[in-house]
Amino acid sequence: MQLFISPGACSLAPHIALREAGADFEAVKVDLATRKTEAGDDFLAVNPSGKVPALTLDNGQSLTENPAILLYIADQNPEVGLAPAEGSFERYQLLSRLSFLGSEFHKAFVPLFAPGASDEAKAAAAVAVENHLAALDKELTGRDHFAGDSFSVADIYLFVMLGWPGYVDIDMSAYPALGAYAGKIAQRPAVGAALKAEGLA
Ligand SMILES: N[C@@H](CCC(=O)N[C@@H](CS)C(=O)NCC(=O)O)C(=O)O
Repeated sequence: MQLFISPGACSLAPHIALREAGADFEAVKVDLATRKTEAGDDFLAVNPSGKVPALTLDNGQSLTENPAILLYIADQNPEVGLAPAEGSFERYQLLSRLSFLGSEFHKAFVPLFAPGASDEAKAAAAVAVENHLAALDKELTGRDHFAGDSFSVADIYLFVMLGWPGYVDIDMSAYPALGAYAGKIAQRPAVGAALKAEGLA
């Protein structure tokens, strides 16, 4: 199994999940500017959109999109407990959180990382991100988990995105509950191992 990643990008979420699950996999770095892997292979042949993450199974099948990849990893390793059982209400709560992270929170950051975005677009994006951070800080006050009562792939995905404000000069000190939440997740051995493997530790 191969996971295609770019250091610090949203692909860090499935990278952490695979390590939490103790899965046997190879992390393949992709240069997002050239769409080439470290070995010089064409990443567009794996994911025509050129975006990471992509997960390729040993049988040649591929999956893209974080929520799908994260749930696949969780479901392949049910004993690890990274997602509630299919059919349970808690499962839909998890899906709700993953959808929010992928379609709302992640997308709010996009202009901040886009080289061609105008100053106005970046300023508007910073406000949108800060609004999300304020709401998340309130939601996670006194709570350790983003979906349900146990650590899940939603926590992994949110943890990864909570690292991004630091890259774009958004001050996280205004969000103490998020700081405490992310600090606890950062102590997990699988998280440390993934950060180290991506050169981020
Ligand atoms: N909806 C996709 C978004 C993936 C995505 O935007 N990946 C970024 C890194 S966080 C990327 O590869 N960007 C390169 C590009 O857009 O060219 C998912 O959830 O997997």
